[in-house]
Amino acid sequence: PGATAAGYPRQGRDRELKRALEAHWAGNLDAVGLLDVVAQVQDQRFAALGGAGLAEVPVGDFSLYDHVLDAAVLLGLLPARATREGLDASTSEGRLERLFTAARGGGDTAALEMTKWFDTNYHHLVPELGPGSRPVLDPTDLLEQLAAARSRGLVARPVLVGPVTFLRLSKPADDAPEGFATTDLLDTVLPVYAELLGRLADEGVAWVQLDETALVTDLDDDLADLARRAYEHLSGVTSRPRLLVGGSYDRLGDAAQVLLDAGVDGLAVDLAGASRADVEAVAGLRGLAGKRLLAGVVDGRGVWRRDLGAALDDLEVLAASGAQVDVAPSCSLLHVPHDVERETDLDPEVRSWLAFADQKLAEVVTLARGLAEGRDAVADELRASADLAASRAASPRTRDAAVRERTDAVTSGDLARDVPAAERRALQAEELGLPLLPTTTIGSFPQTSEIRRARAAHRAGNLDLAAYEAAMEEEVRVVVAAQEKAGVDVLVHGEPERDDMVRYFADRLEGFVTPKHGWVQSYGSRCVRPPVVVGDISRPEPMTVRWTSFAQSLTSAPVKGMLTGPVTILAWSFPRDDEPRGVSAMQIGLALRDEVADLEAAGTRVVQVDEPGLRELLPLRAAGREEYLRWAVDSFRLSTAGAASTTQVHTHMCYAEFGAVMSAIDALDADVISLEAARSRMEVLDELAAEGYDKGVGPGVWDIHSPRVPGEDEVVDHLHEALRRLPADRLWVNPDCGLKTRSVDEVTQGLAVLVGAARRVRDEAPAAG
Ligand code: THG
Ligand code: ZN
Repeated sequence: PGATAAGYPRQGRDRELKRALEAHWAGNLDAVGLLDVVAQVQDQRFAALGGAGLAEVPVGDFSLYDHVLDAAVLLGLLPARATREGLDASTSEGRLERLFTAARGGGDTAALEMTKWFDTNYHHLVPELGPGSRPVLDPTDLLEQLAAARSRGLVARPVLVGPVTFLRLSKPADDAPEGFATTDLLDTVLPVYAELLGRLADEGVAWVQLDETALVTDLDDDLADLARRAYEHLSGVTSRPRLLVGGSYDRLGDAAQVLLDAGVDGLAVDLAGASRADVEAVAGLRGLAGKRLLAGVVDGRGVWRRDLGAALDDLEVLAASGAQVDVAPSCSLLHVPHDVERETDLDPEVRSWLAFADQKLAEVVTLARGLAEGRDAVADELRASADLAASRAASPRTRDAAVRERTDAVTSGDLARDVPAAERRALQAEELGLPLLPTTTIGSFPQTSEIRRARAAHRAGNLDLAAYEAAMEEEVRVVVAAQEKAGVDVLVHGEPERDDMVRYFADRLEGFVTPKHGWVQSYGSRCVRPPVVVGDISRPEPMTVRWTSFAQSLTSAPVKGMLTGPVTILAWSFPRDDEPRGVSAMQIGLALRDEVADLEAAGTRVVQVDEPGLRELLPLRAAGREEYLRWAVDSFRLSTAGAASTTQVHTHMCYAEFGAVMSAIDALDADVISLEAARSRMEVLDELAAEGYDKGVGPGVWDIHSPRVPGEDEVVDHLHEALRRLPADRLWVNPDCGLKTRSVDEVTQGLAVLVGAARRVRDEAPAAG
């Protein structure tokens, strides 16, 4: 048995790639300079992978932007618009320009759409296909990575997006005929995959891994049929490396047997958090004996050290099946930071419980050795691992009796407002005295360079807390004045004091730590530093009240208190692995409930609790969804239901396709929801109406993801469209997301347009309402 991995972080230990990409896009680094940094980052990665002692390292997992985009390049399936006039894709400059045009757009060329990669926080680009799509193999980049690995004496295994997953993640091009499905192209792309296998065999590659994560869902007949056809075809290729097929982020389930029956040479399975029954189900697959099994027994997307003894128990069960077992993280390590040893600001005890990418590589190497040579060969490592697990389980950091007592005492009464939504609407109308079609914004205002400079100076110790807070108060003054001048009805303070909102709350809650160097790629060059839930969560003191009440002191208009909801805080953090997420969600719910009470006591009459993460955590398989939606809704209600009937509770989501979470959105029982609709028209209002939704709605009428400010007529049209679906006393007027990334000028203009349009439609309201 050996150790390997399916992928490693891509941005470099100090985000060197991110910086080089952004410099290149800004015109400050030419293609040669960029490729120089790429070579350095590759060096760094191979040094880490090889140095850890892996028997085989991945190639093809590294990417300048996104690995699904890379698969489209490999298959020659970029949309024609990415290839601008005069662009020469036979030079490295031309290839880079083509790649970045597809990824980011440019001139009149629209970028490919981006969407979430399964249930992770990574986002991939969506290839566009039509019946006329003609794939042509272009293995240039893959062969370069392969050569780079081999020049370092490493055995390399290409890890690529498999054909079924590639087609399932693609979408029909705009000009594709009605009824076209991207999976119609399976027979068209299979020969190209076959050709690729031939090329890799010529290169002397022994194993190729095709990732078919699309199979990690409830397997219907169509999907099973696609998998069978694909892998019968590819196993039948005469000149090819051996074929390892895998799926990550959950159990492969029935798909595993389909793949084995189709004749693949090995399986890569995600066994993170697997029960003994899950492990036995894999060991019991028909025809597994003699095949290679990449056992993903180390969680590749969590940050906790593995209990190595327990992992060895699982590995021994798997080995008893007669499979050739290798050990790996459960998925690419792209979802975790590089190295926890850098986190010298963390409490050493907490640090000792954590494993980032480099620590996970060490774990799989130890496990492979333990499996090959017996437990005695790794006795020291097993003892250290058991000691850590025991110290963590017994630590007061993980359990807080007072928090447990409070969550245990929560009753269904705590989850319900005092009176129903329709009655609250009347009470709040009286309390707030708002006009019809009230205007508001989602919360954040532009993060100007002055704000960023002040924060950086404060962090570096060059600006004391009082001076920093004074600078932020000055920003709040400017933001309040701008909203008053524009005539906005419900104001916000603009959130200058928050950079990443989830980190802001995690920094102020007991039970979280926030690693300083813990960068993880979100999309392209963009990264986040997710907080880590270490133990039971509580709120030592108010987190936001000082900013909201300062803003309120400047104006007689209502100022919204701005909070991030429990599901989103968890969705954008690394969860603990010793309790279900629902437990942490309810604990955050209680902390936010106290914050809402403190805001009310300070005179706040409108509170917004954002849940853009609600849909993200929805389980990939239907079986887990009901339970998830129960705690998601309960924790939101725990946060908000303590509010007085006269306090108006808002929520916000950054998307319009609610699908499976639609009924949960109604069940949140927020008084007002703002959501994206400017780009997706107003169909979302029909969906809400179909659900029987009877509360306030602010369908975004200004698409803030684009630098273009809409004209007043356009916004009036949107509002008319909304009023055909919604009575006037339930319609709000707002942008579709926060204004953080817009310029001050765009915001000034946009607010004037919103208020102008709302006033015009208000004057016609008797007819409309
Ligand atoms: N916070 C956290 N996780 C998230 C989001 C968030 N996950 C989902 C979603 N939002 C991802 N969207 C983005 C948007 C912008 C950026 C990253 C993810 C971004 N990052 C800066 C960069 O890479 O330069 C760094 C930001 C920072 O300093 O923290 O622009 O909002 N936790
Ligand atoms: Zn949003």
